[in-house]
Amino acid sequence: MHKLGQTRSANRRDHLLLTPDTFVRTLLPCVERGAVVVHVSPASGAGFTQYTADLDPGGVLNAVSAQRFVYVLAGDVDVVADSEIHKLEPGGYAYVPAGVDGRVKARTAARLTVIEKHYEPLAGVEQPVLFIGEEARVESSALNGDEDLQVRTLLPDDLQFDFAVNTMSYRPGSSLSQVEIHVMEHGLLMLEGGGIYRLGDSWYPVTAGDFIWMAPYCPQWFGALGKTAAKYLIYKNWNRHPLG
Ligand code: UGY
Ligand code: MN
Repeated sequence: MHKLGQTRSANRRDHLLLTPDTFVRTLLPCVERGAVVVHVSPASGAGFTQYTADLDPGGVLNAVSAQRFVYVLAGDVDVVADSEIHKLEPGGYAYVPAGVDGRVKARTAARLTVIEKHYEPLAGVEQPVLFIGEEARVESSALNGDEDLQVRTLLPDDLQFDFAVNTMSYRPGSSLSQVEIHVMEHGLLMLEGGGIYRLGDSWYPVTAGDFIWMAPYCPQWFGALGKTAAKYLIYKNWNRHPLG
């Protein structure tokens, strides 16, 4: 039954909440044998793109001119770059620098979250090189000493990188200790569980599968609800002066 035009999705000046009922699949020239849902892009006011790519077995995500971060949500893929093959399973991820011909080939049907950003060079600092990781092997740390809120920093903490991607895991009932308002923007994919997200002056129920974009200075706060942990993957621009 249709929902008479109702949805939890919202499009506001400083944030987007996009729930799966409003996702529309499209094709991109860099995708062979697959389809994507583009969640954010410069067209929505973001300084990056983030999309979900569904690849058929044998499907390929070809390189683009921008640097790219790929995190495997489901299925098995090969990252082929610098004439080496890196096998990734769910929770595996790859950072492919701008200008590197890094392709992602699906060995099975696969779902990826893909983040792309034009690299902002920094004088005297070299561009990062290809980086492959596995979330489960990254040590977590308590955010501001709160053991119930664990952060995993997926990319090296290094000035070379102009963005960061972290996972944040909340025990049921835990929350951010403050309303954050900051210059960085965020792309956020809910991976597990759910709760209440404050975005701007609105409070939204959110659950696994939802996508959120927060513009710079968007007031933000999250509290985990329910009996299972809540977890999200979060992007932010990082390590660069606001004047460029
Ligand atoms: O890294 C962050 O700014 C993070 N704490 N923000 C958030 O979870 N909304
Ligand atoms: Mn934040």
